[in-house]
Amino acid sequence: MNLNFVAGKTFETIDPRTGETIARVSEGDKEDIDLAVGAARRAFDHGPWPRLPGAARAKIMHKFADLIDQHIEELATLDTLNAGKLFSWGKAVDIPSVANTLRYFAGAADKIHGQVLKMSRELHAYTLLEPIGVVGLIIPWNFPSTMFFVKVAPALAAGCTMVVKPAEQTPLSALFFAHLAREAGIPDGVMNVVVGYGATAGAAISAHMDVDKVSFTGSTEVGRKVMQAAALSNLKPVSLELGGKSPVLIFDDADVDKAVDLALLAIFYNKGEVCAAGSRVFVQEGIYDEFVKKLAVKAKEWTVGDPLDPTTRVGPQVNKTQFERVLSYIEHGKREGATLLTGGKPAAETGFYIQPTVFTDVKEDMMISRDEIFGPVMALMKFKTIEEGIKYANNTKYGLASGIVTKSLDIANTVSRSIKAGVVWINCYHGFDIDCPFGGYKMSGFGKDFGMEALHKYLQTKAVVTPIYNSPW
Ligand code: TXE
Repeated sequence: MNLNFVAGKTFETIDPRTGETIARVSEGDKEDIDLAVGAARRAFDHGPWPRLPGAARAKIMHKFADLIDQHIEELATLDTLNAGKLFSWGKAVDIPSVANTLRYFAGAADKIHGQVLKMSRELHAYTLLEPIGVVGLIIPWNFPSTMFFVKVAPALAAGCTMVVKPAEQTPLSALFFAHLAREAGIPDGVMNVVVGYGATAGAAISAHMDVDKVSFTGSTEVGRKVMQAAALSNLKPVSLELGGKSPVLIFDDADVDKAVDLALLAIFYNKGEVCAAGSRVFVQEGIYDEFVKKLAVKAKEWTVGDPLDPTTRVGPQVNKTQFERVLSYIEHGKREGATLLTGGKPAAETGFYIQPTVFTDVKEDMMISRDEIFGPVMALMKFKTIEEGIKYANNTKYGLASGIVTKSLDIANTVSRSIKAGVVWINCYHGFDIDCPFGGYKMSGFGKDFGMEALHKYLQTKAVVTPIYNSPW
């Protein structure tokens, strides 16, 4: 952690509940990224971290997790004040889960090994799995703590060293994590946190000649820039977790009350600021009218308010930019001829609160049905046959997540194999788990976060080959 960046500049970070400044943070730039990469390079090439036995790395990671457990309330508060996330949820789920993410990958740190190969000639060969080196981890603002550890934990377990750039909107919990990392005994230079803007500090990471890999979560537009910068610099591998416009398909045989609850959760959880949000809901025609009627009533249960209040279910959007962006999509929806069933307006005089919003009569070519809005806005559509439902679901450039609601195993099996998305949730939504790989198809990116696949993003395979006896090789 370095709180005194080279240029000595600072910027304001705000509380989305009020729009007011809560802190000024140091602003890192290209020079700071150079220093951080230099520290990470020295720690990788000469420091203990990649050379420690896996069990020793795991021990430090477990200590890090325990320290997080000791600070759950402070960390949940930081994400509430900085990102507008629900405090009750952060305390009960998000922050305990990040500690468990560290424990999950710590459990893998001493089980990283290659294979002995069965060669077709008189050769003995095996593979070594080696840490990829210095990794750049670029974090979004919608899950500041979760996304931090989804990338940091497998990179630590693999033996990499890293430069982490939290989103400029939500730097506070990341700075706390940097402090705890030192207390846990992570050696200097291993985990370097640089707060700064995307176009400067972020771009410097993806273009850096001495960064060996970049893992990015954010917009599809910036993902493209990261990949371009990687290609134009040292051809570093990248993994991208990008946007989505995920479909939820609700079939005629569904329990309508349960389906309504699921659809509301799919879009309104975390005020719609979720890459996997179920933002396009398709309901089969036999239950459509009943579904719409019940949805209009139940949407009101999603109370908007202060995220510190335990009865609140929808907090404020992260900042003014996102607030205005979501409202402008709502205006587009109205202009394009969709019918506003609920919501559609700011929900308070101050702060960035938006009413949970549902549009019906949405057409596939409307902007609200095509673009990722990243707010509490559902586009509701009707379909007739299974085939039509699948066609609508796949009619998107994205492919991050999807949901199916049905009692029929045949429908569930057919549809789950036909949807082009990285995850299919059947009769549930947002069924995340650290052991379950998560990442996109199509323009939602590539490379999985979560699960053992995530660990392998930070490893590379070396083949070692030797003659078995005095062969002509
Ligand atoms: O994202 P950015 P923004 C989507 C969502 C949202 C939209 C815009 O639709 O409305 O993106 O949000 C860093 N080189 N998602 O503009 O800019 C940036 O500093 C390297 C989906 O805030 O992509 C931050 O750390 N890095 C998403 C991170 O990228 C750069 C989560 C994400 O910010 C950079 C967030 C550059 N040139 C937004 N420019 C998800 N998949 O969960 C920015 N960054």
